[in-house]
Amino acid sequence: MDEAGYNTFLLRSEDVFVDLLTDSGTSALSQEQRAAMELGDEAYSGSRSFFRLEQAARDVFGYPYVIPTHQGRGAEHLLARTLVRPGSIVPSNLYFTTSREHVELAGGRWVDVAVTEASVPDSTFPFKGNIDLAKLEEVLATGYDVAYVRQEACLNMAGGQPFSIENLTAVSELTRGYGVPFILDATRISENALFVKEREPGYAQHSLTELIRLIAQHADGAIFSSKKDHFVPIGGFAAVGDLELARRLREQVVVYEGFPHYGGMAGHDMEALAQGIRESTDERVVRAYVSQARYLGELLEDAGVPIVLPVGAHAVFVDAKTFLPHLDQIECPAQSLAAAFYLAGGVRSMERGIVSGQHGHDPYDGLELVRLTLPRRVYTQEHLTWVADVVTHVYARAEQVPGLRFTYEPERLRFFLARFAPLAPFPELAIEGRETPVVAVGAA
Ligand code: P70
Repeated sequence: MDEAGYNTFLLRSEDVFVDLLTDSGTSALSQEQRAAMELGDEAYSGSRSFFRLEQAARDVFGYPYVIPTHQGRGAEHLLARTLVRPGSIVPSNLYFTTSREHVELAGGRWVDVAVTEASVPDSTFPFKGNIDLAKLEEVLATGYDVAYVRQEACLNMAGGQPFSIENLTAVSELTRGYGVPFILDATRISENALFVKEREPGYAQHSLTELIRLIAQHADGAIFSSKKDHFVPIGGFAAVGDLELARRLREQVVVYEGFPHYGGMAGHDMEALAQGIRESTDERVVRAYVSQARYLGELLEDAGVPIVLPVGAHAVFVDAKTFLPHLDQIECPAQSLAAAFYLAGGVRSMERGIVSGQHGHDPYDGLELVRLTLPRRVYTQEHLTWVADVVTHVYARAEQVPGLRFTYEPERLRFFLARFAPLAPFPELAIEGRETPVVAVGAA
């Protein structure tokens, strides 16, 4: 931790035992994806693999125009350059780090219009991904130049929480009524669709395929980081319904990503992605994934650990403010707690609090969370019990966990590369007298 500046992003993966940093690019590829990769067509333009990707995206989401990018932020970049005018605003449910960064770099301003429950960790409101319609209407009616309205599926910064189709429909009607484009961050749309099926009256009988398409069709377009729901190590895309918008995005993709028939991906990446998009509609796969987070959440809840409720799509989020009440937010409690989990049992997690907040936005009184994020199709129940043991072990020694101060603070997206020093020495946290569970290791 000392070498890594108390930042879990800066650890080497070989020094990590259970890697719950992110669900991004860390999923297991299926045998069908690997087989498809052998057919990658690496032509610069007109690649067969692109047309297979385009067809899969059209079939599943229903948008006719598909613009591939190397990953999600590539699509965010194109979208911001295309739709954001200097001084314009983008209303959204909370924010996502890279999404907001691209809007601001294009001269726009981000405005949070999430429901208030989104920022209350122990509120069990089932749709914390909803947008507050009154807040949105106020913004739209005030006469601001609104670039687009953005709604994120399984709202990451709130704990992976879904929106309801009822809310989505209302947001869509309101936004379009003002002639403003409505764009989804559909990165975790499959899990959002599953939550709708489980929680929203009237949708229990719909198939996941129907629900995914229904959600997508409420918006004018969507961006995707395919490194999550689509099980690929790298890839993403923008997909839209309007030809004119597609043309403008393509004019940007050739500058920043590559020809519109690969957009920064290799042909074999596009093959894996096309297959992954189809697998992302398989309810069995999505349900197995979501129930892993639920299982870990139950273990932690039973141990009395404060977590965000209800447990969201891709992770269990630990509430660091409640876990470490002796620390002020300026002492970076979530960053420090992530370090403590690593020290206790080699579990790597991610800070989602003041450090992720934003340079220049301190002091900050938003959520202060540690995200235990599950890669898809990777870990076993035994790994999850280990994680719960580690978290519980630290919880019993919580008052000894010190705060942190920055020793290096990058200006943009500081959480990725920042370095810290503890304000007091960390206690000895490593769990003793217990063998760590065995994992398969490919010896090098
Ligand atoms: C994570 C990853 C990526 C992401 C996302 C949503 C809702 C867009 C993107 C960008 C990776 C990450 C990114 C920034 C900070 C920490 C971690 N989320 N929209 O772990 O997509 O990474 O493909 O460019 O969640 O949550 P990409």
